[in-house]
Amino acid sequence: MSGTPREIQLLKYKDDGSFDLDVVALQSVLNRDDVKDLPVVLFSVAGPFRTGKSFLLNYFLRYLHSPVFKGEKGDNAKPLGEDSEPLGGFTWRGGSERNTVGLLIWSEPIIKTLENGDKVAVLLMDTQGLFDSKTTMRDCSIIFALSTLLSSVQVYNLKENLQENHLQFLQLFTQYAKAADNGEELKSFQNLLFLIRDWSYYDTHPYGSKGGDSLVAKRFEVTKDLSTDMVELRAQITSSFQKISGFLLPHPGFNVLKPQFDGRLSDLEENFKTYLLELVTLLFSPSNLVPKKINGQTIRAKELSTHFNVFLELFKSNETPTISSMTKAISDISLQTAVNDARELYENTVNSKFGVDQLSAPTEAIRFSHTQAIEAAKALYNSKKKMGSADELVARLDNLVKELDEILPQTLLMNETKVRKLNSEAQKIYADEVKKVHGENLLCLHPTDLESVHNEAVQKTVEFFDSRRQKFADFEDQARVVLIENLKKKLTDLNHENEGNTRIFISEAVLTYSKAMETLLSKEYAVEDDEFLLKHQKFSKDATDDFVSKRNQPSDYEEDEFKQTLIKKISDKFILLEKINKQHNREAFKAAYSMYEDSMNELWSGNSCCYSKGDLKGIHKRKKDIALFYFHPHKSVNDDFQKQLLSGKIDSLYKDHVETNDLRNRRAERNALNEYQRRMDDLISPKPTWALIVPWIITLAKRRSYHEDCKYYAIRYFRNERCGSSKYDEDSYYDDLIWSINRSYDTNYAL
Ligand SMILES: Nc1nc2c(ncn2[C@@H]2O[C@H](COP(=O)(O)OP(=O)(O)OP(=O)(O)O)[C@@H](O)[C@H]2O)c(=O)[nH]1
Ligand SMILES: [Mg+2]
Repeated sequence: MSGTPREIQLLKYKDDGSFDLDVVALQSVLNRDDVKDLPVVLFSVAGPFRTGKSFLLNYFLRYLHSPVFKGEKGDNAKPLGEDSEPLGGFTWRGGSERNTVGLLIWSEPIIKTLENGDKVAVLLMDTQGLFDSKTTMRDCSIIFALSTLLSSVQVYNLKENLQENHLQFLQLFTQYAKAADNGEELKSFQNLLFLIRDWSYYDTHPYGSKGGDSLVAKRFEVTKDLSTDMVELRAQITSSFQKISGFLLPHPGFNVLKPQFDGRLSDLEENFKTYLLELVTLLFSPSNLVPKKINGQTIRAKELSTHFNVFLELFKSNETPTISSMTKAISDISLQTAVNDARELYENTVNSKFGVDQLSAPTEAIRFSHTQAIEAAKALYNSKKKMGSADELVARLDNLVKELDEILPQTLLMNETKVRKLNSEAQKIYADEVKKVHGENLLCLHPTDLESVHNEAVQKTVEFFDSRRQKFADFEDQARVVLIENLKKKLTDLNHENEGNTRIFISEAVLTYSKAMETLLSKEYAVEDDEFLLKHQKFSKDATDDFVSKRNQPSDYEEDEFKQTLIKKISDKFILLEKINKQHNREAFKAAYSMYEDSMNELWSGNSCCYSKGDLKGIHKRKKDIALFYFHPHKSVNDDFQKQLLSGKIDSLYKDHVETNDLRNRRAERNALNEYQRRMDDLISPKPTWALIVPWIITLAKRRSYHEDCKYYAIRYFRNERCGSSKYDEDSYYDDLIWSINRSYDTNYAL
């Protein structure tokens, strides 16, 4: 119950004037968490209308909220409140017209710890006054009966005196009491206090409890002048209540009649205030805070509404409740209470272990706990004091067990939902653990590392599962077993994913390698085979290193099937590329050789062209260098076997050219010598003029100069045949020519 404390109407009135219990309103007071399980001490004030009941209850409230009641005695403790404070609480007013209607309960139970440490919930109930002109006797009786049946202390509020008719009004309930006592001599009702207001015969019976008790004793005294009915009435009343007492209050003073009277303490007579304090002190003394019992069972707050309802329905359905109907009602309540307690025990046990807020648990453990909780509930039910036939007791228990058995599937279903949620959270933990390793990159690991990652993720996931799961040593956790099995299977998926990604990286590495190698092939000159191999080794290592570095955990394992696959693919690629390169080399070789060959052949384009040996050698050297350069520009002959081959082959071709040149030089020599001899012959051959001896002699004398001239022409002829440089210093062919000419002169022309 929240909000400002206030009175709560417990009866819902219908248009025809009849009424029901407002269960919701009552439960709003009784089912408060800190109250529902406490024994109830209910003080109810009932009696004729306009007798100051509500007014008195408000002073009860003041006392119950005072430091005195709470045990905090101090100098300023004012057990009845402030002097000038208007009296609030239950609605009260002056005048002659009835005020309170129905049954009212104070919304805020007062929790009090008793001397033995037990806590009780103290409740105050106000009732509609009896005997007003508007209410039927039956309704008055029902209200009074409910008040008496449900209260721990029934204050029977009477004005001026305790009269016979007041006792007779109690007779009805004494009959109920008989019905409810179940033959076990339990007094059905608890304390009855006859409270006489405006008592004026204080000289006969003094004010307060002493006079009250003596008045009650006097009224209950069995004297000769009492009729049999009156004697029986007294016997019934005394046998129905566990304690009967009395209290006499003086008149509060005539201020209470004034219209402006607001209930303040200062307007009340001192005497009244004195006895009012005595009354509340006595009434709420620890010994009088008696928990409500029905049929020997202490009633807890949450159970009170059941009793309320059953009694109300009973009174409404019968003109006058019979003993058997009363017995039946009380037995029903006792059975219902036992069933409720047993059900509650089961629910509390099961909820505390498997409720919405609890962790999921193995199914077998739930089944076992359910069976145990049912046994405990049955034991509690059997231990409870109950009324009813043996068959009825068994039937109620059977029904309860059936009802509790129906809870099991719901508990299991709820548990399943929790398990599903837990499983999906666990799967996420596994996925997150794996994700931690590769982040936003593709998963790519050495299979050994992958297995470690998987095992670690499984371990973390199972730890997570265990931390959110109830453990029962006696039961195997099937859900845990299934989870672990499913997690283990994930390694296969992980392997597939890893393999797929690894193959992508392998392809990339092969591509990088191929691009690097193909760049070599695309160059304008061929790459020497060894060089090509060296490059292959370098690029192959780069590609392999790069591939390993792409792994989420680059680690070096001797056994590495993926690395081996990569190396194999690169090797295969290399074999192809090497073939191409070799082909390039062959072509380059051919081209270089042809380049030399063609350019050397051009030397002989003139018909008679010839060279000095030195020139030819120089030309050969230049052309050979060019050819060799174009073959493998970056390799020296010494470092390049193929270049050595090319060089050898060129040198061998050069020999042919040396031969050709030799032949040509020899021919040029011969022709030049012929030229010399032709000219000499022509000069020295006999002429007609030689008839004259002198000219002939002269001719003879001139032979040397002829020789020199003809030699000059012969040399000029030879030089004309020559290509290349015009140096003849170290020219064996030239030297040979000079020698041949000189020899020819000496042999043929000199005298
Ligand atoms: N004579 C007298 N009047 C009192 C006493 N206590 C209170 N009153 C006055 O009685 C009047 C009625 O008080 P309520 O508390 O409303 O009386 P009630 O019994 O609840 O009346 P209903 O609800 O109509 O049954 C008020 O004017 C009170 O001041 C008392 O002890 N003696
Ligand atoms: Mg009233």
